Amino acid sequence: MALRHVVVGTAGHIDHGKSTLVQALTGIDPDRLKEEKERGITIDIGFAHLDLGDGLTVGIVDVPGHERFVKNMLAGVGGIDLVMLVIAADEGVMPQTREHLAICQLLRVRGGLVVLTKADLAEPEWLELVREDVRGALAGTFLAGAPLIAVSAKTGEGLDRLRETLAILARAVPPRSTDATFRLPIDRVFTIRGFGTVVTGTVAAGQLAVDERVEVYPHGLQAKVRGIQTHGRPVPAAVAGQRAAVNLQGVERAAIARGDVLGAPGLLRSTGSVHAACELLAAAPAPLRPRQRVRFHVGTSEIMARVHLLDRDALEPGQTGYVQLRLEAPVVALPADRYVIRSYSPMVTIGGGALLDVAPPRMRRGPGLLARLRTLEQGAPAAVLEAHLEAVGAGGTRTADLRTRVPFGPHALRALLDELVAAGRVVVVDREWYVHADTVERLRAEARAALAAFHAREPLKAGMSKEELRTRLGGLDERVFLALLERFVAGGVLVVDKDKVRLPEHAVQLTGDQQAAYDRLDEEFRTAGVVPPTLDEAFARLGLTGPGAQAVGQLLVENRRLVRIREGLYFHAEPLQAAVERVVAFLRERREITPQDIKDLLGISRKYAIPLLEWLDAQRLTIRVGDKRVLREPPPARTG
Ligand SMILES: Nc1nc2c(ncn2[C@@H]2O[C@H](COP(=O)(O)OP(=O)(O)OP(=O)(O)O)[C@@H](O)[C@H]2O)c(=O)[nH]1
Ligand SMILES: [Mg+2]
Repeated sequence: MALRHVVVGTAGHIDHGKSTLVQALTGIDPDRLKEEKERGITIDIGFAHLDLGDGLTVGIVDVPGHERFVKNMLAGVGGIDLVMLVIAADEGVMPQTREHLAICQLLRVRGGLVVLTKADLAEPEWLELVREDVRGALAGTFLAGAPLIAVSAKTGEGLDRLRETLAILARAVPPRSTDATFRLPIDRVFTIRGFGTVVTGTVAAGQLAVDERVEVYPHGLQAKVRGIQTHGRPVPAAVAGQRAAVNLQGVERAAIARGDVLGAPGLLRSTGSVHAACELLAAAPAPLRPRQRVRFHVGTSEIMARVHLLDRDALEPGQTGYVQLRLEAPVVALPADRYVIRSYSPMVTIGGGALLDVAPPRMRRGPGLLARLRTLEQGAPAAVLEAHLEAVGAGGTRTADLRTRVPFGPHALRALLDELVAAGRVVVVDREWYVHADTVERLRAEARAALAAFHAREPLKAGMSKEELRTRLGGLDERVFLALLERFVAGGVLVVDKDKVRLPEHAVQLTGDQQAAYDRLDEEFRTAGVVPPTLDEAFARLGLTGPGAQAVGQLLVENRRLVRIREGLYFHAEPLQAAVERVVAFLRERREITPQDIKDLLGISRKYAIPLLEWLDAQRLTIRVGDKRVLREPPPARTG
């Protein structure tokens, strides 16, 4: 039999008998605070567990009904699978009956049942009226048609039926996905003498085992799991859907609070802004207006936020729209997480919905943003992933980063990335680093346009330097740039020659005059041999002027007819080659050469000799020893 992990929460108006019912069902009093016992009301959430037989134990979260403690109620129902909506038979539907029901509806609690408590206080006819009243209140909600069971904690009437019904509902709760990153929104922190810090909560996703390392988000605190308990018993691991108490080693109790999230280290993201779909309850007292300050509840946290409407100027009660929530403190959440908003004053629940984006890109309000939000809300997983890859643009993104912003687990992410790469929708630029194909296409067009402009401006230059092209493309990350360059070259889009990039169709085209100047300059340097003029001297002697002359000179350098020996000093390649051969022969013979030797050998002055020797060093042909040079490679051993 598959193990089921189910958490049931209570809900309902103050004094309707929620805690009494939990105690009658489980024998555990969920009210643990002294003040709760004294005042006879629940203030904060309490916990119990119920053995339903056949290995099925459900966790129970009991919530307060008082309107001032809805905030605590919200921390409790965030992780529940089923709700027991408790309505006192003698009072019927009351304000927090409706508010709690609305909250469960906004949070998309899967299902549940309605318990009419204090049945011993109601006449059968009255009970019938209450039943009808309740059916009316549930119409159109997720509890319409749910079982409705009258019980009395006092007489025990109806409790067996309630247990049976709970067992049926609990067994029908589908198991949670195992493909998810571990996280547990913390609802309680305390210390136990001799053990230290303990946090509790419902495991929202993934699993956690003893001895594993965890992070307390959003503070970035690292800790080790010393022990785990579920339903009061030590266990080696806890999985999604279970209530768990986790004993942490390495963090102080004071450093953690309700609302923090226990998670796998480094695999969650905290954010100060989210994009979301927002439903304003039909019962909300007023429209939601731009920049309205609200209380934002997600997981077990409550944070103040400002609402920015993305698709209209006011959200009317009963309407659903897209919003940005700018948070006054960071939260840790994932898209598809459900949230609730309450108005600042009066403190009433006004709406909620699903998070769509926990790392929203800077985008203006407009059709582009709306299309993106629609995709995030309704699109297939691959489309959602593409939307994120598109939004990050040319910098691309890594798998680990994507993992913190998609509404599916790491295995699904891996499979989708592979699929998109195979389909050519996404380009791999490095290990686990991706750029969207549309972005690559845009960069390809930009690179080609930049090069076309460059060639038109500099027809005598072979190409643009790689570094300049990288700058032209918005200062692309170096690794992304090189990966894309390689891709473009392989695709015949660009040609790379040494550190120059050009369009494949570009060739240096000389006019008749330019060709003549080129040839004369070439000849001038060739005949000058190892005592070449400067470029300017050569231009002057040949009567060449202006930028055209410079470009022709540059072309001789690019074509390797002229070799730059040092700043402003160029040798023609042919006499240079002959000189190098003579120097090497000299060195083979004599093993070393001094500046004076090279002056005598080539018949040149110090002005040429020193730069030439330094150039030979730079070419790694020779190596300097004192004021002499020797060959870098030892000469072949002489025999005989
Ligand atoms: N006669 C009768 N009284 C009940 C029954 N269940 C609860 N009560 C009484 O109703 C009062 C309120 O019960 P609680 O269980 O504290 O109500 P609650 O819904 O937990 O209240 P909050 O947590 O403060 O919202 C207590 O005095 C209970 O003894 C019942 O089935 N029959
Ligand atoms: Mg109570």
